[in-house]
Amino acid sequence: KRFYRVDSMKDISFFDKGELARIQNAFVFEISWEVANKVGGIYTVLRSKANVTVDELGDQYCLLGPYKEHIARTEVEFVEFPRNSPYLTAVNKLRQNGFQVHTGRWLVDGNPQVVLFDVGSGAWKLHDYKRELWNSANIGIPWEDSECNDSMIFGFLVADFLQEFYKASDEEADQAPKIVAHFHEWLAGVGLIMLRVRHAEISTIFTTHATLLGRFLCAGNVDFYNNMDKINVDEEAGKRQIYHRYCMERAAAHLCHVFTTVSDITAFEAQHLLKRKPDLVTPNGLNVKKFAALHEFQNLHALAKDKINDFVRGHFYGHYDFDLDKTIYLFSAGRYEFMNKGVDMFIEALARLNHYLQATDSDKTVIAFMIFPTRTNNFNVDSLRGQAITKQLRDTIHDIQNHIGKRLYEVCLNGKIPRDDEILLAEERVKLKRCIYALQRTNLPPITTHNIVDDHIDPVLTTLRRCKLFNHKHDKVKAVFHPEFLSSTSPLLGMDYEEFVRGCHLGVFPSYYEPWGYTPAECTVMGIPSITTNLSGFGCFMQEHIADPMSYGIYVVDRRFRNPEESVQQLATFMFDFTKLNRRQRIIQRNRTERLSDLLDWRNLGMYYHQARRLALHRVFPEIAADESGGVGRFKYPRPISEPSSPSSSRGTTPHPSEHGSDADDDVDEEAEVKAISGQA
Ligand code: G6P
Ligand code: 1S3
Repeated sequence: KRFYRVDSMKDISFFDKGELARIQNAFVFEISWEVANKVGGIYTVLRSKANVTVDELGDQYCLLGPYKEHIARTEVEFVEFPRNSPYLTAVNKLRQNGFQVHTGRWLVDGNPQVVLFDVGSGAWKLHDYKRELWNSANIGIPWEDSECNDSMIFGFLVADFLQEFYKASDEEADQAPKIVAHFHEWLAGVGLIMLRVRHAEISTIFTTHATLLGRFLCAGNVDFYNNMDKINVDEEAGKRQIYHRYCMERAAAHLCHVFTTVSDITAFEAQHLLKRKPDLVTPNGLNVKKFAALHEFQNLHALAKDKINDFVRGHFYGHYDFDLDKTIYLFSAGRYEFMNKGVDMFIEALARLNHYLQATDSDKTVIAFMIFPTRTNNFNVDSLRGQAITKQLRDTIHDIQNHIGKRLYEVCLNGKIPRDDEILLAEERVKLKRCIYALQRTNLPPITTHNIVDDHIDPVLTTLRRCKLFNHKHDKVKAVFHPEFLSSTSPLLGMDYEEFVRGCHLGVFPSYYEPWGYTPAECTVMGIPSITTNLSGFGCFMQEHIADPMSYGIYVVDRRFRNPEESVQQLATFMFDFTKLNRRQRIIQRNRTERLSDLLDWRNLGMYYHQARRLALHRVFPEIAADESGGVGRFKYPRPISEPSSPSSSRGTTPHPSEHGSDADDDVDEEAEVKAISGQA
């Protein structure tokens, strides 16, 4: 019954699922607005981490979230907790008090237990809750902020549930329960505040995945990182009418036993804006699934790229005068925060890239996809028309091909060689001509696939227009803005996000405000190189653990110590250099990128969460030692063997471009690897 010391995730695997926690009567709850409710990045954190957490804690682990009927129906399998379990006792207590609580298992890897609270069913207590929050913490919530009202009801229901759970598990076991309640982001913060002001004997952790003020200030015209220490937080929050939200966030950050955030850069931000230095940094991982054979992910790239090729043929019909074998697919995607996600810089750099490619008479074409959801009135007619026309041509050719085959067979059976007019009949020629004429167009291929509601002020569209990226024939850089999340059922680009990423060549994420940045991390585990910045948690993490990130296909734009013009130039140069790689070099680079996936695997990074829990327990129960193993330590990814030891320029570390595919810098292993993977080396 003592607390075993666990120094790595491997040590944990010596025990059966949850065995260790059962012996200790320990329970872990994670609380977030995004449990089984896809809003943004926190959903990915919880979902991808579930597997390793359940491996460690089994049914001693449970997630608490809001009940959103339309989403929960597909995300959760509803079941009741077993009789006599403290979970059921606590749930029943809340139900008896008039609240609706749903329980079950989240349908994701690991199948964790979930308790979902119907916030609407607590609306009748809103005024009591407001009074209690004001009396105990002096935080007043304005009545018109419905999001805050909801988060407050959720917080009170969570706090009541955890207190009931504590009572139930205390009665049933022969030792006091050790409960850790881990809250994510300010929307879940009220639960933590209430547990602390009510003096519950529960260890609390608060993780912030961004700060409210940071996000707001960066979206405006503020030199954020150079003025962080000078910001008057109360005044700025007041000016933006988020003072009450800021108070909720700051109170949670100060009241928790352990405060964590997702990266060093956000830790720095939190220290200045929330006025507490995080105790720990808990970087975000992914649920990495390795293929048995290395070349598998390369094959997937080729298959997915074929689908993107099909879309491109349709979208650029009538202007399709470029070689798809020499076309590079770049993309950027995420929450539509134009400046925070660096879309402004991406488009600006694309304009420069267009110029570089034209000036050097490059044979490469670049197609830049931008996937940022915004309000639309469905697909635009021209985009749909393009796909329909190319489909018609494909189907017609397919029919004619069948007929030609049969005719050839018949003629040859008669011992003759068919005449030209027996191969392609006159009426088939006509059919083909009709299809070809349909491919003519008088307008340019559209820069967006949808009718955007605020077309005239939409930041992506207005910037593309300002930079004159109109998809002219002479443009070597073409742009496609897809203002909706991707879906495999779309009639335009029928692929889901993961498949699309696999089919692209390079992800470009030049964010200004990015506490972590899942988008480049997802590229990495799929073996797709990406561009990130030293203002993103992910970019800094990679720079810390890898001797030369660029040689592994992680390009880090300096947005911290350079002015915007210099950063744009650097980004444009990265993209231009990338276009100079030949296929063989791209294959080598993808292999190197994929090797980094261990670094981002929750099986390693989950250790930081484990450490945070131990520290939180230690702060409530000093007899439990904190885990001081230092987390996963520093991964040391050296420069690949094939790299020159001291690059003469910043570009020296990408595989050297070569027209003929021979690359003196690549070592023998990589040479063999490429040959095995692709016959086209
Ligand atoms: C993968 C496939 C190869 C294909 C290559 C295309 O490596 O295994 O068969 O030729 O992708 O790479 P690219 O960078 O030109 O899309
Ligand atoms: C936040 O979501 P976002 O895209 O608004 O949390 C994510 C998960 O920690 C993080 O990856 C991202 O950088 C943050 O910005």
